[in-house]
Amino acid sequence: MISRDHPRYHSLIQREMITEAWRKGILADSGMIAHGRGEAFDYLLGERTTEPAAKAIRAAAAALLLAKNPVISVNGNTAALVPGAVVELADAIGGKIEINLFHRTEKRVRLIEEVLLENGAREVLGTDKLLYIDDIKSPRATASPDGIYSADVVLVPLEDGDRTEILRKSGKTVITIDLNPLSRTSRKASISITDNIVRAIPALIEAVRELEDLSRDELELIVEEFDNLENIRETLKLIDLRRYNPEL
Ligand code: PTJ
Repeated sequence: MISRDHPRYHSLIQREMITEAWRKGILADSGMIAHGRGEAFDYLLGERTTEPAAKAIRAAAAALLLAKNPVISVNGNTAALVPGAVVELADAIGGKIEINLFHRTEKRVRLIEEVLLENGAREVLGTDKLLYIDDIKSPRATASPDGIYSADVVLVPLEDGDRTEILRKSGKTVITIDLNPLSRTSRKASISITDNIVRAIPALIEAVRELEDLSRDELELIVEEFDNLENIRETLKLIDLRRYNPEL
């Protein structure tokens, strides 16, 4: 039992969720390593949603609201940390949920589907009737015809650079959530949210609710004004400034 007063309470709870998901077989073995890398960047960022991340979240919410067929791609780490919030976000944007795994096994697909259904998902794509996206050289090539294959906007948390690049080349808007601002995924995405997924998805839900009454023109302006590489530069500057003032 972790005490709420522990200074690293939130971080320890996330570790518990991650190890529990690994024990159940939901998480890939390397999902633990990926989480550790994320933790290190979260520490450097002050473990809160920074100003540049909040800007990216607003742009991402606008892009999701503008989408005709928005899809949220779910992997083991996402299912371990925020299954309920993913379902809530999909409902808020009228979007679909699709399982897409780097270390794909049928057993993990079934377990992740179960978690999402238990958390209220009405439909989970990516389990069968799959197409394969050309040029992706990993099990991540899977794409459901009604989901990622035909999506115009895809949210791909904790992703790898290859798929991000290929999805973008095929004309899709790609939104990522990745704590590493230097990753290829972050640099190649249309909109990168440099924040912990446990904060970013609830913040996205809030931003969608805030923006949902805006006109298409207003939403388009928010997306157009967002500059991904400039946003990453702002994040890196913030990490650097925290050397002198960790309160920033
Ligand atoms: O479930 P699978 O089989 O699809 O595998 C998923 C992992 C995450 C193991 C796989 O996609 C992978 O190996 O990812 P990478 O290449 O290690 O990238 C993960 C990225 O996510 C890294 O840049 C981490 O910094 C970042 N990250 C880790 N935890 C979080 C995070 N970003 C946001 N929130 C987190 N909690």
